[in-house]
Amino acid sequence: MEIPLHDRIHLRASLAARARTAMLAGAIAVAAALTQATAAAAADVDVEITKFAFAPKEITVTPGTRVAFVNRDETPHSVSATDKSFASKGLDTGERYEHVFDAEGDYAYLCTIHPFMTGVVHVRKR
Ligand SMILES: [Cu+2]
Repeated sequence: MEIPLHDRIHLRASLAARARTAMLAGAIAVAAALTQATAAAAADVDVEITKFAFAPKEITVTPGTRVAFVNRDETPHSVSATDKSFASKGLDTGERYEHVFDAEGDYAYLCTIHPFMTGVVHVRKR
């Protein structure tokens, strides 16, 4: 049996509406998952300063991560970005310096007291 034209139009419209609802629900689920991932990824990360070196020397974090540099040596050290975007004072034994990396990029840094001590923080979205 042939479906009258106006019923076919109505059927097509209701199918489109159902597809839109499904897509919206999917988008909300994805947004919720992304929010959780961002919150989990923004946890603190520690870089130890030990034996005249940063350990780990190279880290990759997501935007918004707070990185703590902790001096475990008997000697004072500092943490200074080569692009001057951050800089600590001299850190004595046990002292820490924290910096939150908000923008994506590669942040090379060094100890200004011992410039052979270098490290890099890579900030990347997942
Ligand atoms: Cu140093």
